[in-house]
Amino acid sequence: MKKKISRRTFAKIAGAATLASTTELPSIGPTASAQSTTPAEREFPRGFIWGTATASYQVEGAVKEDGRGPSIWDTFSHTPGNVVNNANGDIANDHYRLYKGDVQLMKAFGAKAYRFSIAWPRVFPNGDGPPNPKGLDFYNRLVDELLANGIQPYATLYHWDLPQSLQDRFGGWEGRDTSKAFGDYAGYVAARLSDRVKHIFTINEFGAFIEVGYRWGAHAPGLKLEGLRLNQTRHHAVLGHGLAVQAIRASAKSGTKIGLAENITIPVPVVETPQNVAAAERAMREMNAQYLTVIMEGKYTDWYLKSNGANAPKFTPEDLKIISSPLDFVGVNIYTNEFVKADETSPAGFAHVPRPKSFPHAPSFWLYISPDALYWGPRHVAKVWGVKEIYVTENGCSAADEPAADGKVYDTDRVTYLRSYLAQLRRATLDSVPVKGYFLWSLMDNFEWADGYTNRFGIHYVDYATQKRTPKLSADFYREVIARNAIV
Ligand code: GBH
Repeated sequence: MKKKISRRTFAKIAGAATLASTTELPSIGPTASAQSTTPAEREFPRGFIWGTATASYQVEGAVKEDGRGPSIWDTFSHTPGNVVNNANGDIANDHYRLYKGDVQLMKAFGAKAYRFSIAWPRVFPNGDGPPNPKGLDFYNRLVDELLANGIQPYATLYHWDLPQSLQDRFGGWEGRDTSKAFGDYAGYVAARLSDRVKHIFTINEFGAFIEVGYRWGAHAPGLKLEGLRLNQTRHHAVLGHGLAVQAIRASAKSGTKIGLAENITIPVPVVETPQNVAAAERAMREMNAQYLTVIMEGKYTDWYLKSNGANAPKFTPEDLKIISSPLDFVGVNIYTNEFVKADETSPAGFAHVPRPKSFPHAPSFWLYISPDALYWGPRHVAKVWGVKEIYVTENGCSAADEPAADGKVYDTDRVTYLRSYLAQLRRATLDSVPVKGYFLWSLMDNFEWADGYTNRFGIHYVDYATQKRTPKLSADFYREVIARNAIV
């Protein structure tokens, strides 16, 4: 699939580097967008979708408004000791009331698309049972506002705010009934929004809400499951996804595209030898076996089943068919990587390369700086499973943002991060990896789960006392990227 750069293009790149010091540089600055001085190698494919993302519980607030039922995140964050400073999402960014202004923020930097999530307990306060039309109305208003401003809505159905009632009655995703309820909810929403929402994501990050919420206990519902119970919970999550895909297909307007947004583990060949690249491709399947692999292949890998022995999940062939219902696109949330190398002695054919203590990371301890993940993530998805439409549904970083004397946040660390990651994404599109769009996480600082409000990911600074949003330097950077459809 690798496309060679033509001699001419190569000469242009090489030439540009040597000429740069002696001849005029392409002009940059506020007028640059009007000019076509960007070298082709830095440009993204025509029609590339530049967007931004948030999630319901992280920004909406208004947790008791218009009949919303409680979610597991309300319960979890209100239990002392779970979230830094015992913060919660009761108010968050008050986006439920301030959404019109937030749409204007997006418009100001030229966003073509907005990825938001729908709070299941607004639509079904108990998870199943009678719907609450007033809850869905918020999303109707949001979608209309986006479209009126030329921004395409991309909706996620589950970004972790599970109705508390499902946790109480079925053990949340431990229970198969939750998967069924999710399918019903998905069909209900799709029937009502798909006249305007053309891209629907079922679930955001199996690999986070199950592993962190049901295994490590650091996210809602704060459980520490292991063995068969854990594997069965994982199975119910992918099953819920499959049931949702089928329900959306059955109820949505034709032309609705369905996908998911997974934080795949991304094995990066530590040195790009053919052996290490092949090992990374094997690792891609194994490291994502319980989620994206079973969704794409309709079976768990032999290695996953074997290594779990008697604790392997229980399932029927029908389950696997549902789980692997065909998708229109795959979304990947990309922050960091895992280094691997070939290892013929290991049964899986690859080995981890441990990270040195000095490896740089963002203020979020887990966010190791890994621009190469934005190349290898999409490339593996295209190469290993032949996916034809890929979105980077999240990418961004936390930073210790502080307004300067003039009120501006000069987040040069975030700009450096974005620029280096985007260069790797450009490498992917140059290699014909079919990446159609990129959603920067996040539009604005927001409730960062167990980190509360301490880790800021936004390209707009939020003063939580006043709810004032201020564009950071990174918003100016992103505006220029979008205007030129190129790395700047
Ligand atoms: C995304 O997750 C989320 O989709 C988004 O909501 C979030 O705001 C954003 O990233 C930034 O964090 O508690 O030690 O187990 C990214 C993947 C998976 C990274 C869970 C943090 C928790 C580490 N995340 N992980 S730990």
